[in-house]
Amino acid sequence: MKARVFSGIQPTGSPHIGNYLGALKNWVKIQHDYECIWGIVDLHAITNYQKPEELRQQIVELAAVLIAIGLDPKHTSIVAQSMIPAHAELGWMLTCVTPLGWLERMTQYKSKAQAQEAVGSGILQYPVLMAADILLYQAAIVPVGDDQSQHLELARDIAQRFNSLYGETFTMPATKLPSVGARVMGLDEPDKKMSKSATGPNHAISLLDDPKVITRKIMRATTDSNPAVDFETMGAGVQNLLAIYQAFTECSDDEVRNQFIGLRYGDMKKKVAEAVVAALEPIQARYREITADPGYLDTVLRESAARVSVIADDTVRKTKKAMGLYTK
Ligand code: AQP
Repeated sequence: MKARVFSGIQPTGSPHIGNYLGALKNWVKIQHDYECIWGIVDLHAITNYQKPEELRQQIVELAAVLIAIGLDPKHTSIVAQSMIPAHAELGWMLTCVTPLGWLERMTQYKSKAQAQEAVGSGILQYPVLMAADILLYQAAIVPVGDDQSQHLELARDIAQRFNSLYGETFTMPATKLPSVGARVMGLDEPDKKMSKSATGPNHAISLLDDPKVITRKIMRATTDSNPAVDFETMGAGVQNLLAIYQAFTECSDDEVRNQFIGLRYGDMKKKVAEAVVAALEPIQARYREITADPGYLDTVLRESAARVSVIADDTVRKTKKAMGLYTK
C-alpha cells in the first residue's frame, strides 16, 4: 500500500513562484509515488477577511492552477477543505488538547498578530486546523515550504499528546522540504519570504503573470552594489534570483556557477527571466484550456470530496470514540 500524503494551499490570491517551488512542484513530482490528497484550504483563508465573491472565484482558479501545473485528478484528490465538515470537527477536538502556550509561540502568529490592529482568534487557531487537515487523513508525509516547518512540528506535538491521552489514534506525519526553493524571497525585499499578501508591485511573480510582466519584475529585482555575479560576495537578492533559476531549471550547483560567474547583473536577470517564462508558459496555456470548461473543475472538486470523505469520516469516528463522545 502507498503511504499517504497531504498538503494544502490557501486560495488567498494568485499562487506565486514561491508556492510553486516551495511546495507545488514537489506535489507534481511525487503524485504517483504516494496516495496524495491536496487541499485548497479555504477555511484557513478566512482567518483574514476575504471578499466572498473573490474567495469563491479564487477557489476554482486555484483548482485550475493545480491541474495546470500537472496534478492529475484521476490519480490524486484535489479537495476544497470547506466541502468536508470533518476538517472543522477534528479541528475542534484537537483544539481541546492543545495548550494555549504552544500556539502563542508560533512565529507566523506573532508576526501576523503584530501586523494587525484587531487580531481574529482564527489566526491563533490556524496551526490546530492545519494539524487537523493532516491528521484527518492519517498522512505519513507532508511536503511544504520551509516556512511551514514549525507548524508541522506542532502537528506532531498535538498528535503525540492526543495519542498519549486517549490511545494510539493518529499517524505521526513527517515533513518533506524541497532541496532547492524551500524559501523563495520577495524580489523587492530579499530578506522577506515571497508572500501572496505582500503589496509591492514587484514583490512576487504569479504563476499566471504575463511573460512581459515576469521579465519586468525580474529586471527590477533588488540586487546589491556589485556590477556582476560574484559567488563569494553576492547579497541576498542575487542569491534569491539564482536559487529561482536553479529550482526552475534543476541545474546542479556547479552548472549554476559556470553559467553565471562574472555575468553582469542585467544579463543575469535576462537569463533568469527567460528560464522562468519558459517554465510558466506551458502551465499558463493549460490553465486557459482548463478554465474554458468550469463544469469540469466542479466535477473534480466533488469527486475528490466524495473519495476522501470516507477516510475523513473514519478518523473522526475513531477520534470521537477515543474521547468518549457519542458515536453510533
Ligand atoms: N516564499 C515561499 N517560498 C517557498 N515556499 C513557500 N510557500 C509559501 N510561500 C513560500 C509554501 O507554499 C505552500 C502553500 O502556501 P499557503 O498559501 O498555504 O501559505 P502561505 O505561507 O500563507 O503563503 P503566502 O503566499 O505567504 O500567503 P500569505 O501572504 O497569505 O501568508 C506552503 O507549503 C508554503 O510552505
